[in-house]
Amino acid sequence: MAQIAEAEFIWKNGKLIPWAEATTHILSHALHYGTAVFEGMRCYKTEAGSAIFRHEDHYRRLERSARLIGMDLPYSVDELVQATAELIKANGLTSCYIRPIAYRGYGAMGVNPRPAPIDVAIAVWPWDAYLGNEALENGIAVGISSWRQRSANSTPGGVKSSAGYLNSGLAHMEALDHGYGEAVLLNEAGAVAEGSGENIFIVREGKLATPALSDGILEGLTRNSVIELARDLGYQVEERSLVRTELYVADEVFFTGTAAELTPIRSIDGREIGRPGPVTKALQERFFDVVAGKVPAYKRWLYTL
Ligand code: PPE
Repeated sequence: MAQIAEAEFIWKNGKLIPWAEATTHILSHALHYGTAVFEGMRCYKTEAGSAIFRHEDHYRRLERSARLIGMDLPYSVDELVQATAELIKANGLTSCYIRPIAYRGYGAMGVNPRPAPIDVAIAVWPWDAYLGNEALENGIAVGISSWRQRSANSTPGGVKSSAGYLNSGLAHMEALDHGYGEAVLLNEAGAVAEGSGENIFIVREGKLATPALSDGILEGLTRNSVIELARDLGYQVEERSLVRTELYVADEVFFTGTAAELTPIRSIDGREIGRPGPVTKALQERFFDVVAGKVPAYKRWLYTL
């Protein structure tokens, strides 16, 4: 999906190191057993300088993900926040994607992760529209995946772990093979869960609805932001289980995510939803104004470098 646009430095275990030297041993535990948790953030250019959207909140989620897989992060949220700011500045970037990862490194093999050391790294690089500019503007065609979202009792969706993304990859490849741009996964109970890397919303008769956290989704920060922005604009938003057919008959459907931002969905399983509708467009415009620092009430979501 995206070739990496290399930057100069990567932060690893407390130090800035050259990009090409940010390697890890082939017997790193996480490579074999998926024992890693990560985050994805974006730093945007604003009038007041570069700013990271929901910076501390992302690191708090990393801390929660780590806790859920029994990993004690060796750095505090505050230390990681500072390290990220320093890294972006050292790389001379004004806007970028940010990928922190905490993983079980080299030193022990076998399924028990505990004897393996915990390494933490942060990488930043420029990353354009995740699903393409065309999708941001005109919407994307999606298909319901035959792969199901994992249940709360097996690599739960609420943990942003590398292990969980094997499932995302399977769903995404299948969607591409079927001629779609992205997949939508249902959970084991048949309720709508999320995209392979996005949360999902529907609009019907001016009202929004998005799957509840109990449906086994990632607690997306873009989802959380869009819920608040929508309510502030006077829309009603429900967090509840959605069935597949509600997607087909919705007036509007869209994805949210750090990488995908707010991407309209124009068809599902070949059933036309249509061009981005008024609610999607209003929220998309609001979202891009907020991340650009143009809405005073939401400057609290921006961490200016
Ligand atoms: N669900 C999944 C499965 C997911 O991966 C993401 C983010 C979201 C929901 C939205 O969460 P948030 O970014 O907090 O609004 N996916 C990240 C990784 C994408 C990738 O391909 O890598 C992202 O958007 O950064």
